[in-house]
Order: sequence, then C-alpha cells, then structure tokens
Amino acid sequence: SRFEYAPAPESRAVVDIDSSYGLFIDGEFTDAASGQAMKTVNPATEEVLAEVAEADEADIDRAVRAARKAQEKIWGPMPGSERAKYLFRIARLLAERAREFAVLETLDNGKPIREARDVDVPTAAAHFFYYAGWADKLEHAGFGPDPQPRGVAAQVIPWNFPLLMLAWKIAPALAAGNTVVLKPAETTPLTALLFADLVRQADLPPGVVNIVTGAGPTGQALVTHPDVDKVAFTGSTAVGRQIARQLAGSRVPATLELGGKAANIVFDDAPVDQAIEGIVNGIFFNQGQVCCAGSRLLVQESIADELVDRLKDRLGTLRVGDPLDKNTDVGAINSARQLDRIRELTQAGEDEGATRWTSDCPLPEKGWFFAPTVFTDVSAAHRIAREEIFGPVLSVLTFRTPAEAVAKANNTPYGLSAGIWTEKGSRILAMADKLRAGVVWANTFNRFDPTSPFGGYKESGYGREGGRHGLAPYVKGGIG
Ligand code: TXE
Repeated sequence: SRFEYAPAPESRAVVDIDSSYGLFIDGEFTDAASGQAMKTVNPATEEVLAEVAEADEADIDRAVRAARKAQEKIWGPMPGSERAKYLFRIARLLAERAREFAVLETLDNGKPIREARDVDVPTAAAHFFYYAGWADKLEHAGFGPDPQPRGVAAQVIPWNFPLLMLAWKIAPALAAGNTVVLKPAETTPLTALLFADLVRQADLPPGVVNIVTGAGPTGQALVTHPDVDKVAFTGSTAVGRQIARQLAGSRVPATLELGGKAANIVFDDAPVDQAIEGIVNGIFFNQGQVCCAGSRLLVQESIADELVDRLKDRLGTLRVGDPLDKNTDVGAINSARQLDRIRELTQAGEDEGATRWTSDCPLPEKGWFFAPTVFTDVSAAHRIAREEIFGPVLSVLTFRTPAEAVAKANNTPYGLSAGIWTEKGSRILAMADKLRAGVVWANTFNRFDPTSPFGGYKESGYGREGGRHGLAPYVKGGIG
C-alpha cells in the first residue's frame, strides 16, 4: 500500500545521548548554579531524551562575563584571517559529523530525517563556510575601512530549525569579531549542546561561544543582561514585541525575526506540476513549522478547482510518521503545546465556516502528529487566513487579477515571504515590487542560501540575516 513503511534505517545508535547535560560556559560544561534542570522529549515517541540544565540570572551573568573576556582579550583583537580558520574548521566538522547532527535533530525536533540530513545540517555548515569567507574581508563589506565588532551578542532561537538558526546567529557574529551567548529553545536544546562539543573539538578559545539552556525566563535574563551589546531573536511575535519594548531607549540594538503568513500565489499560466510541488514544499516542509511557510495559497479563480483537486491527490501520497524513516514526508509536531495550538486554529476554521479536508493517512498512536489539512471557502476575515498556525495546514483563497492578488497577499500584519508561480517574467518582477515581503520566491519556495539576506517587514520583525547584510547587525554602525 502507499503507506507501507521501510524499517527505520537511521537509528539513534548513530549518536550518543547523555542522560543529562550542563551549560556550556567558558569552554566547559557546568551545572546550573541553582541545580535546576528540565527534560527534553522526543516528539515522535513522547519519551524523555535527556535532562538539561536550566540557567538563571547567575549563570547568564557568568556566561556574559566569559564572553566579554574572550571578546576583549582574544577574539576581537584576533586578525580576521585567524578567525576565518576557526570558522572553516567548524564548518568542516559540521559536514564531517553531519549524520550525528541530523539524527539528533530529528530525535529532538521530530522533523523527517531526510530534511534534517538534506537541508538543516548542510545549510548550517554552508553558513559557517560562507561567513568564514567574510572574516578576513570585512573592510570590503561596505561598513567603512575598519569595521569593529559590537562586542557580546545575546542570541535566542526557536525550536523549528534548532541547528540552522544557531548557525544563522553564530556564524556572522563570530566572523565580525563578536563573542556569543546563545539560548536554544527549551524543547530542542540537544543539537546546540552537540555544537558546543564540536566547538571544543575545533579548539575555539573558551568563552567565544557559550550555550545556556532554559526556557522563557532564561531567554529574558539573557536579552536584558546589562552587559550585552547586541540582541538577536527569532521566535514568536509576542515575545519579539516584548523584547523590543524592554530594549527601547537602551544602547542595545535588536534583530527580530518573527512570525509570518506568507501568500503562495499561483497564476493560471503556472507550470502546474511544479507549482503543486512548490505548494507542498511551501506548507508541509517541517510540518509547516516554518516562519516563511506558504500558509495561504492564493490561486487564480480559473484554475482553482482543478489545482486544489490535484493538490489533494498529491497530499494523499504524503507519508506521516516515524521521523527516522527515510521515506517519511511529514514528521511529528514539536510539542504537545504546538499541537494544541494547531488543533485550536483548525477548529476555529471549521467553526467560522471554512471547508476542511484532511488526508486519510494513518497516524502513529504515540507521539504528536497532525495529518495534512487543507481549508477551502476561506475568507480573509477567518482566523486561519490571518493567524500563523505553524502546522501542516493550508488555507486556500482565490483571486482574479494580479492587482487583487497583491492586495490579498499584503492583507496581513506580517511580511516575511511570498511566492509567485507564473511563466511571465515581467509579471514576476512587477509583483515582487509590490509584495510587502522580505523574501519573494519565483517558481520555487522555501529555498535558503547563505548568500541571500532573509528577514521581514511589518510584524515579521526587522534586521536581515544571511549574505553581506547579515554582518550589519554585528558591526558597530551597521544597521540592525
Ligand atoms: O515561541 P517563543 P513559542 C511562532 C509560532 C508558534 C508561536 C509560539 O506561531 O506557534 O510562535 O511558539 C524564548 N524573553 N513561532 O511559544 O515563546 C523561548 O525560550 C526572551 C514563530 O515556542 O517566542 C525560545 O527559545 N526569550 C517562530 C524562543 O524564545 C524568550 C519560531 C522562541 O519561543 C522569552 C517559533 C522572553 N520573554 C515560534 N519567552 C519563527 N519566527 O520562526 C520565550 N523565549
């Protein structure tokens, strides 16, 4: 049958998971001063993977002091060409240990191993390779003849791309001569801790990279610590707004990468097979837990019925289940909390009158899974058309003219990304100009490249990550 599974060929034997982990401060793993710890769980089985330390103000203070000392004494004064060597070494080690990182990411996050292996880990390594190349060329990056690092960066990341978000944050900061204290999300700390192990293997000077685990209060203590010079946050709009308020009027600039509600716009001249794959990738990649996910499908009215029928046929072939199985297309939702949120919003979709279609694929009995879902008869006022669901749920709306497509696509408080599917090059350029989104993809979706800047408009945040622009937040006088 189409739902027959191959036995999981990747097993957790690839990676050793300790029963408990400390904080990584000044080059050493240490317990939290309070002795507090929290558990991280495999979302596909609901089994506890490990206990990790929970940092409080005292630990954050220790980490920031270690980062300060390393920045002033070692990393800041080091020639860029020497920093580049360390970053290249980190990139190479990530590539060498890719299997270990991919399996651990899948266990802790629930994403399909194929995605962790083919996207998360190689793209993380690519970021380090890319920014290693900038470390000795900063004077050519457009920030003046002698760009200076800001100092100590406080970085807080979410759980949807744990290793990749770490790479987006750490690589440009180190390249520009900053040191970092990074807090991974409470549900996905393990690859950040494996990265700490890799940092030691790379002989990075102690204090240059510090990893502090914990939940919201730990993140709060980090971003409000009086001795950090730069804050970078990726996560929910609510927390991003709170951080912006807390830093308002201070000397500390923030980069905020927040939620999204992207429109994936399909015109009647689009290559349909390709568009269907793009729609699937746009919203079912990583179970839809992607800030730039193509969660609103805007399809031209003349092809809407046919396209949606073909899309449902395609979605019926997606296999939902064991993330370690190489044949799995849709893995587990990262947490019970996130699953509840998806259920609440899809229920609201039904209650408000949209028509719900759900794939009839079998779901595993244990673990947090959600079947691919499509809503039609969606109006712009429905919650499922306005709010970020962050799950494998697509809301379909229609349009007649390009102008209507632009108006509907921009009818959102967010502005992170958008996609256009059409054979007309001139239409792509005209549309891209009018879409209020930081990233516009044409005839593709969810493509990430370290050379391209990424970031939002409006409530999706501010500042850019990736490319030369991604250095700006970490250089004195750079924007963001
Ligand atoms: O995010 P939080 P949550 C969206 C998505 C999701 C919703 C809620 O819609 O359903 O947000 O997710 C840390 N000061 N996105 O609750 O709380 C927290 O520990 C400093 C979109 O998980 O924002 C974690 O490390 N830090 C998004 C990180 O912030 C704080 C990705 C993100 O968690 C903090 C994730 C505080 N006061 C969720 N409170 C995207 N842009 O991709 C929490 N944290």
